Amino acid sequence: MRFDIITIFPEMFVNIFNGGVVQKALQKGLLEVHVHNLRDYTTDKHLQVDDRPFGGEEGMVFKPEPIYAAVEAIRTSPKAPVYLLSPQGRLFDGRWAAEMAGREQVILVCGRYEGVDERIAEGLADDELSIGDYVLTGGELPAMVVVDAAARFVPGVVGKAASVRHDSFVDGRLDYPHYTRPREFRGLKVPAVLFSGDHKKIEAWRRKKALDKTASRRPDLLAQRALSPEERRILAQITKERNES
Ligand code: 4H6
Repeated sequence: MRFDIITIFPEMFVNIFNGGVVQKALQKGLLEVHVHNLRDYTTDKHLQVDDRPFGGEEGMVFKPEPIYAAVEAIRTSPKAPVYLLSPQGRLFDGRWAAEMAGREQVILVCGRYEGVDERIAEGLADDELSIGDYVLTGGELPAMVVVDAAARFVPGVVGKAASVRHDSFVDGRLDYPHYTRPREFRGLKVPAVLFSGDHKKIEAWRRKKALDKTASRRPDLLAQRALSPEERRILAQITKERNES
């Protein structure tokens, strides 16, 4: 799959994927990331990408013409979706990342200044995407987040174990806790069940811990889906244990 990113600051993307599994994926050709300078798609002598907003407010907004020209020049796959990264977007999540990983090409448009002419959202972008409820100075960091999250779903990019485990975020659960040596560190002990050798018991412990953490930190994730009979039983057990102690 390939990402094409449109930005006025292409230099921000120079070293971001150095090291780690995304670099490996780029080297293996599993993934391509092409960064394009929006100014290359202007036609005036000042290479102007922005202009003053109608209606008399402060600041500047991105003009539509260079962005339309860039997308039309860059698109290699006729059905490639275009996403505008913006605080007004639909909230990005693991499911959306996985969906992107199945595409041939995804085009990301990074806005800056006070924003982007609304006709990008009206006539060019398939959707507006937000990585969270905060305002940033530009869409570049969100674009990097989207590429990284989607890359993990491209077959061969991360190991099977990790991808299967974190896929669980897609079905609305946080990860279980991990431990390594030493068995005791500054008085903090590794739970004994993890060296019991009883894989059934270890699996049950992990499911319980994951569910407990999800219920206390992210009840919204559980509220979005149906609980299995086993999950109901575990949650009831956790409540009982809490009331006893
Ligand atoms: C489009 C429109 C994404 C892009 C406006 C982008 C947060 C996210 C931006 C703006 C972003 C996110 C420019 C408006 C700066 C505020 C770039 N911020 N802004 N949550 N900013 O994914 O001023």
